[in-house]
Amino acid sequence: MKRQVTILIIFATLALWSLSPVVSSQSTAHHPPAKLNVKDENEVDETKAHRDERMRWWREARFGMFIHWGLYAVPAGEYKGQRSTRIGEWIMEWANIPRVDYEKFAAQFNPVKFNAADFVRVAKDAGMKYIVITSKHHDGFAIYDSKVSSYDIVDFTPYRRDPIKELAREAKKQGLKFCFYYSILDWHHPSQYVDAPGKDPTAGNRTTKMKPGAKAEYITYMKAQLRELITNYDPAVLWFDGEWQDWWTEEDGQDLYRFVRSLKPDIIINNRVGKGRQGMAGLSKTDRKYSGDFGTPEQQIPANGLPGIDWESCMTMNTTWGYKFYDDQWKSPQTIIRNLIDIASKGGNYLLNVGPTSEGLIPQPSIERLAAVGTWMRTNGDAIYGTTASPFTTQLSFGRATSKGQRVYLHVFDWPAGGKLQVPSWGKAIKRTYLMTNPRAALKFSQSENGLSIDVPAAAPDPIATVIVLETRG
Ligand code: FHN
Repeated sequence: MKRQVTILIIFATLALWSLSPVVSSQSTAHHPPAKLNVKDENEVDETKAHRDERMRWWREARFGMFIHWGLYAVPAGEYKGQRSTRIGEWIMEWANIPRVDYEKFAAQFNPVKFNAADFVRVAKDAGMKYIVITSKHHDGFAIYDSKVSSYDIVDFTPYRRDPIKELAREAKKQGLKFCFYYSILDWHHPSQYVDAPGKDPTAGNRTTKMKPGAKAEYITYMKAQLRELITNYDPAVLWFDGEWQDWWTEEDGQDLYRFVRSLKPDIIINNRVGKGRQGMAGLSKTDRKYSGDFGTPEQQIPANGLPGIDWESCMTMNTTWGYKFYDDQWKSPQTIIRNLIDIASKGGNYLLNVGPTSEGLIPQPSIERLAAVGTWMRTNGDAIYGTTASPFTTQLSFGRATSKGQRVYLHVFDWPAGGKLQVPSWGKAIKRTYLMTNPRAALKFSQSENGLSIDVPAAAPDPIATVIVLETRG
């Protein structure tokens, strides 16, 4: 009798295991969960309507904060007196720091001045709608409370607190989407080593080698971390990076994409999960369909709009992602605001970076620039949020354009000297035009098949970018 009961229990468990997608990724390989049928390379059953619904908030958001924060904020760009023009979060690579020595930075990582509410407020006041923070960068250190690895902020530093729990909670409280960056490249994981002239095998390096037979174990490790990140913090986006390793394949990317979506079906995943990205241009190659929901240009803005393609340009505010105390090559507020407008006018999102210090503070120059963006967005945000790319077929000489419903927003960078703004035709007639800052005061205009001529004030209301609204007819 006892034996029959045991056999029955085993069968029941097996049946349950094959049905539930969250048990382990392997199950999805053999028994795709009911919701996710094989449909295309991403092997996720999704209609266009479902995808549009999943991407809606992200497409409307247009502007987010990237946060590169980790142990590299301790040396802050200097190691044994050596400095570099290279990016700060790569110090383990350019200073050739072996793992055991790099780990020593953890003892000095104690961000007692960190305040989650301040971080989120700085982003929110700048007009940002989502936050993407580095849960684990190439150095392999987890800045969240990981149960999968002891190389994390709770077990390996004197801080012993989980700032990510606080940040996720605060983001929710202040109405911003909370998202994670996660590096596939891991300079700390024993499965990988460096084989390059003059480099310590355990230091950082652009490429690592995978020890024979260690890849499956590393993928299991990554999936365990991704499961705890998704289960414990409920991120809206997974922003992968470090995928350029030759031991990482597009098939691995598809499997990881499917695994992450099986844990949270409406999550959004960038194209650095697989091998689609074309270097820093960031958009996916077109020789086949690659895994990922959006392209990721880095430190650059595509020359033209990319109809039908979701993309997001990520950029530093100075020349480094991770904090470097001597990097003062800050972009001006004008450059940052005009980048945001340029990107939105081409149908993209702008992910603008901050690199907090090891004390847990966002550098003051970053705060000042974000405040300036916020001032502009409080007046002109409607000309950015929920807009689509410029309807004009050519680049406007005086600035950029975005559109939403019956409105076209002209973002004027170069104010016309003669008090008349000449706008080329785009096939639509307008019924009214006015300054974003003064909707009641209609501007005089004349229009013909050659375009529009608008009478504007002698001086630009906003020298960085003045928004003029065009209300189109039908
Ligand atoms: O190597 C990283 C770099 O440190 C930084 O995280 C950027 C941000 O997009 N991505 C990689 C370089 O492409």
